[in-house]
Amino acid sequence: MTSSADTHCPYCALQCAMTLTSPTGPAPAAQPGPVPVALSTAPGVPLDVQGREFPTNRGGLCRKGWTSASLLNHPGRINEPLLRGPDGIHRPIGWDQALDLAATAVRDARARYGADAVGVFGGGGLTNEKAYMLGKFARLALGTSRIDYNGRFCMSSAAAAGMRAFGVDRGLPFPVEALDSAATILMLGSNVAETMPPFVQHLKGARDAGGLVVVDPRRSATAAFTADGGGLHLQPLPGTDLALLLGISHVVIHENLVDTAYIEERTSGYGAVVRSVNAFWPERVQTITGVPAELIRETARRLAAGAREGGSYILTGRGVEQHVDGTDTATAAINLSLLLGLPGSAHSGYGTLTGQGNGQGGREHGQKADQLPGYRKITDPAARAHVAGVWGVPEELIPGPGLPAVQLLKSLGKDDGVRCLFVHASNIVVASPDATAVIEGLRSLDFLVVCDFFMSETAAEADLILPVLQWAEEDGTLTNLEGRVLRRRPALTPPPGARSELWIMARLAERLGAPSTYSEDPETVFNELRRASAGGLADYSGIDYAILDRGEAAHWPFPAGGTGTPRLFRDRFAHPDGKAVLTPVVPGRRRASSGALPAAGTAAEARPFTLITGRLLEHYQSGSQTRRVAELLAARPEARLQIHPAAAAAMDITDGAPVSVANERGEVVCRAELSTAIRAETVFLPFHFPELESANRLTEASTDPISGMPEFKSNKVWVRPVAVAPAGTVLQTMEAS
Ligand SMILES: Nc1nc2c(c(=O)[nH]1)N[C@H]1C(S)=C(S)[C@@H](COP(=O)(O)OP(=O)(O)OC[C@H]3O[C@@H](n4cnc5c(=O)[nH]c(N)nc54)[C@H](O)[C@@H]3O)O[C@H]1N2
Ligand SMILES: Nc1nc2c(c(=O)[nH]1)N[C@H]1C(S)=C(S)[C@@H](COP(=O)(O)OP(=O)(O)OC[C@H]3O[C@@H](n4cnc5c(=O)[nH]c(N)nc54)[C@H](O)[C@@H]3O)O[C@H]1N2
Ligand code: SF4
Ligand SMILES: [Mo]
Repeated sequence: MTSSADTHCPYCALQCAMTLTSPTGPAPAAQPGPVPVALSTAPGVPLDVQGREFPTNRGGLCRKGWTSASLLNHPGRINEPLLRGPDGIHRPIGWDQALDLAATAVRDARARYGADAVGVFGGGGLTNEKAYMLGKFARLALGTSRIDYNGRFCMSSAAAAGMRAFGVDRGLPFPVEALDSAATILMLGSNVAETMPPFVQHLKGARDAGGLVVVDPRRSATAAFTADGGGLHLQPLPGTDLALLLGISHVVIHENLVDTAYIEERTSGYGAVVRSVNAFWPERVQTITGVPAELIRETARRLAAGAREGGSYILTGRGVEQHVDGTDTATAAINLSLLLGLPGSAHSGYGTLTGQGNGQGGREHGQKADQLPGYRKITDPAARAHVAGVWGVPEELIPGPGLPAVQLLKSLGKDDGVRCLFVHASNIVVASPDATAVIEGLRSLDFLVVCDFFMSETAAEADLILPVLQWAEEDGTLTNLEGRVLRRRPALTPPPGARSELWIMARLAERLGAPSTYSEDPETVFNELRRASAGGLADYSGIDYAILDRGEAAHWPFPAGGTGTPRLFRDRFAHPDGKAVLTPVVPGRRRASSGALPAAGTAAEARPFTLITGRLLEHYQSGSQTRRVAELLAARPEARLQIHPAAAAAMDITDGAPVSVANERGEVVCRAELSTAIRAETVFLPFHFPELESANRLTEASTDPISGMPEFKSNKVWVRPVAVAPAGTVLQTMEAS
């Protein structure tokens, strides 16, 4: 007999609905825990996964989703706390001892260097309950301001631009099905065909109507998808989207395509934006971006036509946001959408595609350095008073703003920096910019605690590893890319040695004599989060587990006694005057060159390129999970440098040959993959692999001044052929096996 449980995928923000079925029958009757689990599984026998009907995926799943359950009973799972000995080897210890050690490390760091010597690095994969509790735990139990999270690497530029323009930041301010009937969709720097494959069905209508326009320096799978319907692929130089958007805006303004009534009624700042756009006529923008002026004009006209009839949407992804001018670039995309009257219209809109499973909710409830629950500002006295009231503590006990992720990581081990760090749900050794410096920082800490279920590259650096639960073993809510809150119920009994992060925080808070309460029950925590968020921008106070269990759509804001808000901005924007703000932005922040130099002795053969980093269909993020799925690893066992055949031929690089990619920060050695899909002066590396194949050895840690986003998408590198890969690389390991 089989039994099954409905849930959602552990990975990305699409939060595809799925059903897990146990091949070994239902779980034994007497299961511990507040919610009865339905399934059981045996070592080596994964649960069966089926797609389930839900607006985002309509029954579809991608390859990562299909194989996700194989990690639940993976042999590499960490099942007991591990302490690193003086010999560097991790050995099991009991939970009491592990928690005592962590509490002692916190007290020591605090006594020696002050409360801000303890830091927390969170993740956008954490449930709302865990993200909320992590923010509270950091501020009250650890007493530190030093908390930030990997969403700073992900959504922060689009979030900052959304706040600036609309006064609120919700990835898609409309339900995803709204895209189905759109006439025109402009997608900038997003490769959904690989990063959210079931999402592509929502683009099909526009594609078939010839209205899909994709902007990407690579002919990505998504760019290729435009071809059949007569859509457009604009292929700019990396990092020139801001100029491109000004060029499109220029056409909108000079061809009288502006929605003047909308501008008048619903926006402020129009005049300044018109002046800032004036110098970006299409022919000039062509010379900056490499995109033909005619395509710039055509894009503007298609957007305007769609705005008049059928609907037009502008969507951005990491390709335009992960730059040192990412906030301004996202702002230029919003400005364009406002000129056309898209945000808040019934058939049109602007949005950004959130990335991680809880990328949206994870940035609303307090694991951001500058933030309190409900998307409140930590510097706002009223917000502080409200949250202090919910927590039952004096307001002075809540520290001020901390440091954004890159600055937090730069401070590791420094005299006035973080000396004891807790990491929850991020593999920073692989995912952070200038990763070599981050590894050095981690090694100079007094104490590193990593909560994970696998020995990630970051866990391998830890003094103490605390094994936690996987998605199908714990209860909690997530907020998907539409701002829709959903519940992921436990389906499986966790391994006996692992603990929930809520439990870990509660036990540590106890040991530290922390004020306030730290429940380990997700529903209790959610109910507290509701109160803390009440009246804030991201108001969850009307949502409860019962509503979510009935499958009701619950898009925030959802105030107590009210209803959800699938479509924002219908009547007003969130600024006090109800208007959207147009902010003039122009290129200029980007330095002409990063000053990168080839490694000593290689100058003669090395050639300069602009490096893009990003994603492959088969791997998720740092790869800590998907590199452990045999099927996915077999499909993509290693990083490959995508390079144009003409550029490769000039250096005698053949397909599959080993190459070195280097700059002043470090070197990657991997194989070349020749492809005409990429511009000739640009190369691409996925960031899913560690060590010598880690793209983040090359990325720079300079950041956008507004959002704190690092420059992941255009870095200067030098490429050269190498005879053989140096010893110890994944490359050779693969050959040997
Ligand atoms: N398979 C897979 N899916 C994922 C993830 C994953 O790791 N793997 N991660 C999830 C997460 S957290 C996120 S944030 C999303 C990210 O999803 P996407 O934003 O789709 O992912 P990326 O591959 O980082 O970047 C998208 C595209 O931007 C292009 N690009 C690079 N530089 C530029 C530029 O200067 N201008 C323009 N216009 N385009 C540029 C790249 O060529 C790439 O094709 O994916 C989510 N889904
Ligand atoms: N060069 C380059 N670098 C990038 C990017 C890029 O495009 N280019 N993209 C950036 C983006 S958008 C993102 S979102 C980041 C993501 O990069 P990371 O922050 O490294 O994200 P993951 O690989 O998902 O890491 C999650 C880790 O936490 C564990 N984990 C999963 N769920 C949980 C949980 O609930 N609790 C705990 N404690 N652990 C859990 C997993 O096993 C894994 O080891 O990378 C960024 N880095
Ligand atoms: S698209 Fe995202 S949520 Fe859907 S199955 Fe793939 S990884 Fe999971
Ligand atoms: Mo992300």
